[in-house]
Amino acid sequence: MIRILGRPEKGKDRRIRVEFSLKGVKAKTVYLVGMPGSSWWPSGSLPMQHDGKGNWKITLSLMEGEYPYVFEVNEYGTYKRLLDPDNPLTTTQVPRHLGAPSPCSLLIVGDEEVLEAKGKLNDGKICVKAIYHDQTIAYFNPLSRNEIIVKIRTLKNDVSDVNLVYFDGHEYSVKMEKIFSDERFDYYQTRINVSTSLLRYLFRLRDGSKTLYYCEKGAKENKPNEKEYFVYDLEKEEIFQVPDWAKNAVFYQIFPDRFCNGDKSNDPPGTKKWGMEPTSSPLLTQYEFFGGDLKGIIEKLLYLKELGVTAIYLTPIFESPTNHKYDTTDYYEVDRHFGDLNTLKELVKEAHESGIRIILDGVFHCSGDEFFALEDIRRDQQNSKYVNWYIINNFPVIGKSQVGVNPPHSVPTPSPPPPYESYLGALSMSHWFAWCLAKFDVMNPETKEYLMKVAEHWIKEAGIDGWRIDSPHAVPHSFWKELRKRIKKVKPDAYILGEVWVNASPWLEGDEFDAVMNYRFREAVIDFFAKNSIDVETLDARLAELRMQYPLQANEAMYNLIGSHDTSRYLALCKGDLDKMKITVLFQMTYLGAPAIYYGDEIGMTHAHIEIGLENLGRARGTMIWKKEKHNRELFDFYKKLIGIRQNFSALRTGSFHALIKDNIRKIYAYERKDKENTIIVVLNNDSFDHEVEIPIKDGKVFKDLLNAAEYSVKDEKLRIPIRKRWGAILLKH
Ligand SMILES: [Ca+2]
Ligand SMILES: [Ca+2]
Repeated sequence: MIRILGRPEKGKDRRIRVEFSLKGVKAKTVYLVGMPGSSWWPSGSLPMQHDGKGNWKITLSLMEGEYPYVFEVNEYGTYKRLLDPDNPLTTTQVPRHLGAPSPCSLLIVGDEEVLEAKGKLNDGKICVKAIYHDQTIAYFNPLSRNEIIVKIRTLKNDVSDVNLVYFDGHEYSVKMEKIFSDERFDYYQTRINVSTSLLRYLFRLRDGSKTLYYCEKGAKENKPNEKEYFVYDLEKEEIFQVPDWAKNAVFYQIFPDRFCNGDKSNDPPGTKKWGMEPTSSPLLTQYEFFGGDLKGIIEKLLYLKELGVTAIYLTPIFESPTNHKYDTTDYYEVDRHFGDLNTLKELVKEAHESGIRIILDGVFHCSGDEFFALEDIRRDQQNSKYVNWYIINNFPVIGKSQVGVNPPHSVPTPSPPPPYESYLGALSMSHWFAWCLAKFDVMNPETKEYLMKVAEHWIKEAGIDGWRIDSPHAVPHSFWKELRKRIKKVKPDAYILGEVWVNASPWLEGDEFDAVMNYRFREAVIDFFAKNSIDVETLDARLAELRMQYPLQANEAMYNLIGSHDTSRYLALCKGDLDKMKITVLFQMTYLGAPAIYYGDEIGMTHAHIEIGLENLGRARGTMIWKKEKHNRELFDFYKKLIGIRQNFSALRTGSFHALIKDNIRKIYAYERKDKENTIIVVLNNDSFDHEVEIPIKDGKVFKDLLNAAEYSVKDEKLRIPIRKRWGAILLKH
């Protein structure tokens, strides 16, 4: 059942409260799936609370909109996805995310008047119910004690202008800029500097002859008195701070078994010959080894330094039976095939000496089935002192070999489900690997403390610079909030990067992650550059939506990837077309957010199968090519050059972003990156024809293309530049 509890009239967060409930269901766990702050698969971030009598409940804060959802019910080992029995509304229009069932229950939040209203400009009417502002980070984001980004939402095409009016000694009024529109609303933003700590402000909205003042008490026809303004105490409230180094970083992702074998003596038995293609067999994919290790990474730090990399993200390195090591056996031991504590310390030390930071992969939502706590439960069953570390569906807790799962030698298909909740969730419980990913009950105090200590330990012990958090959707948000505090206490500039594939704003409110792996950026980039399936305006809108949804601090430190160990390689998606790859890199290296390179992409590594699924991920995890004659040097030099340009100009890293040209016909996209030091205009021609591009210039006489040092003069307030197909220019204002 859903109950709309309404919008609070006071407080920081004024989103609409909605209570979800499910009655008379005897189950071990029930998760709400599909809503913001969760994912379709795997579930766990929105656990429903129960009263012990089969009644389950959770309350969320939501904006107006349509939300498909289901209840994921674990009836002690039998998993069901239930539509809401009390909600007659369903939809088959389900997002294409992995695991989304169809149909789903549908929740519509918001006043009909708002949901159906159509705005009209200059008609002297303003839809008051559509106006929204609160003091959560989405609408009021202090960057420091005296610099703030303020946003407000109105009905789409309804208001001719919006001003922010605020007191700072005396009253100021600044025009707000429309930064994004979705199908219903327009979003306005401004950035102000203030010297006061207690900020009073309101919004003045105009349309035709109509003027409205929007303040703490709602919308007023006449200018309210000061007491009715919004008030914000900049001294008192927390400020979302993200490490500067991450904003200025170029990341490089390494899958250690496949990067470089620096120590043959630690190779696992049966290590395959470097250069052989990884198998795509679902049985063997995770149990074949190529011998890569930490020593190998140390040996190649010079290579990474030459490329211009300033941070490395390593997929898991702790003791585990698989090559990917997401099924941890021991969180306190570096896997013996990768090295030991000393090798890790040496890697971090040498990397730091080369100006390179190291972040590790934190798999805090589940352990492998050889983890000590699960072994203890298998031995002592209900009497084990670790019995609350997992979500046990039924006793006795047996091991996978007892049901014939003996990888890499034998696995029954389908396999019986494990006696505990697994990371793979309801959808894949018949997959034998469900046994190997035992979901922690992270809210059990001892389990939680254990995992928090792991996160602290490697920062203290080996000096790592942060954590990439695996599958945050499997764990309640409160866990991440506490983890952030613990990590930042040990190392204030540690970077916390979440693996979130969907809209990540619930994790980026300033109290969980610094940034996320920007898969939505990757999807937009693939559609535009690799597949040519969207036009320039759509690309720009998708990027603007991301910038609007996330706080600036996170946007600046966003991990902007075009490929990872969980995806197809980008060059494969381009079907080997190097020009497509290069224009993408040109964009990635000049856009807002930290560019991330998946190992080998820079030398043209690819694979034959274009679309990679869960069962053949091995193909995108090929061994790194080290024979220079097999490198695509043109691509490597291009990467190196672009990284160099990015590192030379802070405007390309942390400068503002402003789109200048969105030409759908000629496929030209131009944007300005600007800070106190420099103004840079980037022009991209994504067409298969050469074009002469005309850029309107208000300020500036001469521009130099940083790609080839060509200079262009402004004539009649215009810059005319020939740009060949699938190429671009990075124009620095002199
Ligand atoms: Ca209007
Ligand atoms: Ca080795």
